[in-house]
Amino acid sequence: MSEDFKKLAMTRRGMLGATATGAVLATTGVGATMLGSRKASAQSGGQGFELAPGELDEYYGFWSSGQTGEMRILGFPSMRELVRVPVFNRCSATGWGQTNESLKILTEGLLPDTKEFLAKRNMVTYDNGDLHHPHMSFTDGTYDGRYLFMNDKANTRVARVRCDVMKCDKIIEIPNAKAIHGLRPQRFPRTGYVFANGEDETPMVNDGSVLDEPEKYVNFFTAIDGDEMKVSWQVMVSGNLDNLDADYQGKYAFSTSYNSEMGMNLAEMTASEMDHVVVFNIKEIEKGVESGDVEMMNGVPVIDGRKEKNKKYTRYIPIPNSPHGCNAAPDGNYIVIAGKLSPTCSVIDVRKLDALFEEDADPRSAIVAEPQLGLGPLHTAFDGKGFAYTTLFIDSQIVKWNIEDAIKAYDGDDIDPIVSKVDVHYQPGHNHTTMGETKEADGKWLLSLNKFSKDRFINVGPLKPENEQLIDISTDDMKVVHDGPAFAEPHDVVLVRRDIVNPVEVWDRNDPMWEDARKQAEEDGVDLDWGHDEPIRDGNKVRVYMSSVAPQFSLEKFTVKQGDEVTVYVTNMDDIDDLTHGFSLGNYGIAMEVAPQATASVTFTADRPGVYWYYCQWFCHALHMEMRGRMLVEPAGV
Ligand code: RUQ
Ligand code: CUA
Repeated sequence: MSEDFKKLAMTRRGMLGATATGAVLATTGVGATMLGSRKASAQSGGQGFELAPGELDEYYGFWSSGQTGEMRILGFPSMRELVRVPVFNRCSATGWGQTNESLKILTEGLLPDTKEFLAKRNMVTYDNGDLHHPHMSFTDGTYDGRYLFMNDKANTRVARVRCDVMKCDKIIEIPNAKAIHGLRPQRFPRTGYVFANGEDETPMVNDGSVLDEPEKYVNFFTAIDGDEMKVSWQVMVSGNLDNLDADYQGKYAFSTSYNSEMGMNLAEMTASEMDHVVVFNIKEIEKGVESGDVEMMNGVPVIDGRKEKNKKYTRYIPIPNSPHGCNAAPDGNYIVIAGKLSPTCSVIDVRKLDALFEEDADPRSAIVAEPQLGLGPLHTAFDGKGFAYTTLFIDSQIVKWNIEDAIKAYDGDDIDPIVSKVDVHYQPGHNHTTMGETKEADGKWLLSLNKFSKDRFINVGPLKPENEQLIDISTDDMKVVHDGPAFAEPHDVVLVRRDIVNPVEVWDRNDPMWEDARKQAEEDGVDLDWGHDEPIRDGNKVRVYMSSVAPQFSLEKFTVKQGDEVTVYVTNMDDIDDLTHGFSLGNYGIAMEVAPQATASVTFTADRPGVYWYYCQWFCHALHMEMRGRMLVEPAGV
C-alpha cells in the first residue's frame, strides 16, 4: 500500500497541481512580491516602522522569553511576532519535549547526577527554564547567521539554535557553576567560545557536607566551545557573576559582580561601596589550561582566578555599588559597565588592559570615564556614532550620552556628556540597538525592554505583560514610536539585519536532526521517506513508519497490542514551503509538528486498548480535516 500511496500522492499532485497540494493555502510569496515596492509610512519626521500588508521587515529580532523558556522571532521594526522556538520549555504545537528528536536534545547534555535525580521524580528532563540572553554567533566582530546561543538561569544550562532551520539542536548543563546568567559569544576572530557566567555561589562539592558556610562557596566563569557545545574550561572567581561581554580583539572577557561581598542576604550583598568587574585574560587562561595549571573538577579543567590568587589570569576592577550591565561599544575600544545602585556608568578602555595585567598596576587604571547618568542604570546600547544609550530603571528613562565627552569630563573638562533623556513606560531593563553589539551598528532603532506596563494596555488582571518600546534614534532626539506588549519576560533581544539570516524553506532530507530515525529505518530495511505498510515488530517494541502528503497519511490505520512500546515515524514528503503537517494521537497526549521534508518520531506505550484516531494538527489543505487515521490497540491477552 505504501507504493499505492506514493503513486496516488504523485498523481494527485501532478494532476491537480497547485490547487490540491496545498500550494494555494500555503502561498504567501505572491502578495509579498506585489506589495513589496510600497514604502513604509513615514512617522513624523523620522523613519517608518509600520509595514503595509505583505511588506517585509528590515531586521530579525531574536527575543528571549525569560521564564517561559522559549526564544521568539519577531520582525523588526514592525515588532510582529513571527514564530516561537521552543528551547527549555514544552510546546504543544511542535511536540518539543515529546518527540524523540527533541527529547534527545533535552536530555543528552544533562549531567549524570541530574539524570539520576530526575529519574527518581519520573522526569526525563527539567520542565522549566529561564532564558535571559540570546546572542548570535560572530565572525570578525559581526553576526554571521550560524547560531544563536542562550542561557537557562533556572537550571544552569546553555542552548544553541541553528539559524538555518531555527530549531534548537544542543542543550548542555554546565557542571560546577550554578545559575548561568550573563552569556556572550566571542566576537573575534569568531565564535569560538561562548562565555557564560555562574550567578549563584555554592560549595564546590555540593553534597551537603558544607551547608551554611558561605566562606567556602565558590563561583565559576565558563568557556564553552560553540561548535562542539562542550565546556572547554572554567575559571573559579571571587564574588558572584552577573552580566558579561567579550571584546572585539579576542583577548579579554568581562563580567560584572553585584556581590563581591559574597553576602547571603540583601544587607550583606549591598554592604560595600565598591563591587567589581572581573577581567578574564583569555590567552593566559588558555596557556594555563595547556600547561596543566588547573584542577580537574567534574571533567572540566578549572583555573583558579580568585582575587588574590594567580594574577595573570584575572583582574578585579573596583566598580561602584552593584554593577549590572556589561556592553562593548562597536568601536572596539570601550566596555560600558552600568552601575545599578550607583547612578554612574564606568567606561573601561580595552587598550589599557595589557598594562592592567602588569605587576602592581592600579586596579582602576583602565577606567577612563564614570559619568553620572541618572538613577538605576542597567544596560547600555550603542549607535556606532559615538553615542551610548543607557536604561535608567528607577527613573524610567533612557539617557543618550557621548562616550568621548564622558572621557573628557573625567579628565576634568567642563563638559556634560548627556545629550538627552526620554521617558519610557516603565522601568527599563535591557535595551538594544539595530546591529548594536557588532562593528556594524547602524544607529537606526533602539528598543527599550520595560519590566512594567501598568496602565499602557487594557487591563488583563493582576499579571500584566511587559512593555517593549520602539524608539527612533535616527534623528538627534529619541522618539518613542510604538508600544509592544510581550508575555513573560523578554529580558533581552538581538536585532540582526535581514540579509545576515538565511533560513531554508524546507528541510534537507539528510538533516542530522533525525539521524536516529534514519539508522533505525535502515536497520529495519524500511524506506524512511515513504514509510512501510506494516508495523515492524521486535518483541513488544513496534515501529510504525508513515509518510504524509497533503491531505493523507500513507497509513489509514495500524494495529498494535496493548502494552506495546510503539514508535511512530512520520515523514512529510511535501516539499512546498509552508506545508507543515502534524501528528496528534487523541487521548494519548501526543502531538508533533512535521515540517516539509522533515521526519519526526514519538515513542509511547500503547496501554489503552481500543480505537484511537490520529490526525494532522497543522492546517495543510482543504481536506485537512480528512487527514486522519486509526490506531487499533488489541487488548492484552487476546
Ligand atoms: S539581566 S535587566 Cu538577566 Cu539580562 Cu539585566
Ligand atoms: Cu496535513 Cu493538516
